[in-house]
Amino acid sequence: VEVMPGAVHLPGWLRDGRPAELLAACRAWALPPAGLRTVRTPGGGQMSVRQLSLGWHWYPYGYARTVVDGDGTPVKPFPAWLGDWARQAVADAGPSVTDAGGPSAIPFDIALVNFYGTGARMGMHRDSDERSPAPVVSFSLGDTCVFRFGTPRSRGRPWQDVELRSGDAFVFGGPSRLAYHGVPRTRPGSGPAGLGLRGRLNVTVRAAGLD
Ligand code: MD5
Ligand code: FE
Repeated sequence: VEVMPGAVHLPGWLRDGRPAELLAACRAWALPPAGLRTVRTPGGGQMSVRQLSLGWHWYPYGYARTVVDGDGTPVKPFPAWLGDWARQAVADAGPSVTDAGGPSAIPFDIALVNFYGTGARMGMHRDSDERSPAPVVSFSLGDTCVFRFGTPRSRGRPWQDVELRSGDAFVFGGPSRLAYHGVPRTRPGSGPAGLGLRGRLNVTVRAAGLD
């Protein structure tokens, strides 16, 4: 489902054992060192979403190979299988999300894992710290959320609200890659009972475009 040009929602894209496999991996990555942490913004605020990075460490606002605002340890490696999943999702999203080269050429090397407990939200922002034009692929697990998708021009309206559910993939590329977006709310308790996750996890796979 193309929500905006270059923004393709793939409901239920994670099939069979993949949600449980991704959740188990997230639980292992969340352990210290370089595990799940609270992100502090330069203005003195803190994000309600807790986060961990693989491959490159994201901090507000840049990328590093060590956890510059946490325990100072090296970032955990980005797993090759997650890059394979992301390239498969890009291929399934169709031609609007990529330019020349096609999905197989995309050098995915970052995953950011966001954990949303009760009441956590993410304000409207753009993801502009990457130096690569590659699309971003998002995978959702656990509670349903309201994902708000705006324009590249402004943080405000117009926007579209889309519900993201456990097992969904979303690909942001082309003209949507630098659009403002956020998560105004999750729906606590809405996730599949069988998964065994309280809260919401979102894994975004990206290409840094850095050496
Ligand atoms: C989430 N994560 O569900 C949200 C939405 C983030 C973030 O926004 O930066 O970790 S996943 C959707 C997303 C991610 C990156 C880029 C774009 C959308 N986009 O270009 O619209 O935790
Ligand atoms: Fe984002």
